[in-house]
Amino acid sequence: MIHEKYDELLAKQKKLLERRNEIDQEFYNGVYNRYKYPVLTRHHVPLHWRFDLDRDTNPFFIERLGVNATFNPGAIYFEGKYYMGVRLEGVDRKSIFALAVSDNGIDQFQFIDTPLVWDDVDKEETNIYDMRLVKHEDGWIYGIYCSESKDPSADEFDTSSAVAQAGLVRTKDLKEWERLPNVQTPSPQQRNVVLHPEYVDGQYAFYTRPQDGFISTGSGGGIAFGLTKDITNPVIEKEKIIHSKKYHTIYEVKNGQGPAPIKTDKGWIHIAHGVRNTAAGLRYVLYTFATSLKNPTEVIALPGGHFVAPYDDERTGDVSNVIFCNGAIVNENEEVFIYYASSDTRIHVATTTMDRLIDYTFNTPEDAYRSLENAQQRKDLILKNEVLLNK
Ligand code: M1P
Repeated sequence: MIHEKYDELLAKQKKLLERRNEIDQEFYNGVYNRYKYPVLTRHHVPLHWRFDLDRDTNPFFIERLGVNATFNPGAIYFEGKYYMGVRLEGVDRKSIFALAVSDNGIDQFQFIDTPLVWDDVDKEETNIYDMRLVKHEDGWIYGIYCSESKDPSADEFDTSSAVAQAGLVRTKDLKEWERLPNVQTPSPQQRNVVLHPEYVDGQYAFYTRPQDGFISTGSGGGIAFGLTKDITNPVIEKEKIIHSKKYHTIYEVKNGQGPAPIKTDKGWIHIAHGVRNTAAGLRYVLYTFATSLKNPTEVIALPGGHFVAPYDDERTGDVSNVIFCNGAIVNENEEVFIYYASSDTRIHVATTTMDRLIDYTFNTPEDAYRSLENAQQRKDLILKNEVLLNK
């Protein structure tokens, strides 16, 4: 028999799942809208994914498999609906993937089916997270995620050191998933590996993020690009850095590709994250840049500063001061939905249009990289505006 507490909690959750979202009218920057409510939190996770509903085996209706957070979702527009491939972190610290779907992309997301599983090809793989969902022109939808295992070379007393690799799966229907081998690169560690949606020189192209250590990228210089002929045995022999980390910028310590880049008439628009250090720890923000349609390794636009940064309540969470994005959707009306997580805790959406995203990316001044030159940049803007204001 189902426990009587179930109906009470279900009624409460139903209100949350049916709640409509609204644009946050307090926020304006002309580029994108923020929304009043996160689009997905741990409170959205179905009760029957967390509780044993059976009164006989769970007389106190104890949450048996609690969920700590829902964050860093991949996203895909599939059969007219907005899907997120959510990183669902249990109270046991393991991240798993689960699909949530909405009709309009801004509210009423609901988890569907069951968490995703596929062939367990790597027994050392301990944790999986941050999946990018990419519809490739070969007809498959790929999921590229971080596959983490304990560092086999770590000393016996060291129970923290880990190795990050790029796991790879693919599907046609978001139901059946085929596990492919990990993407191999010359780098000892990899995170934030993303598939480019089109062939480049007849090959599969990946954005990678070479790194020496698990947290620190060390000599791995930034977002890189590499090619492989065979997606069923993906070996990238050469990684070329296309956008480096750089002193005194928002990506001073490290950076990483977000979702697959968005194709526009003017170039590929990338949403990436940049990390810098502060007295309070690492600060993660998003930035955009564009690469050439003819040569996707050539950066052709780079707005200065951050595109999205932690804002109000977004600043706090399990890992505070973090905004991370690995999912974005463009629908048939050229509306853009940017799914981002705040502080490794919950998921939000920011919406814009292709026109605005292009204008922002191509017409925002680049960081001049020195305070006096940045002051001059701002002074020029003020003087230009004063002419208009004094007319
Ligand atoms: O905690 C912030 C983020 O840290 C990592 O990002 P990066 O790969 O750039 O170091 C990831 O673990 C990411 O999941 C997390 O949100």
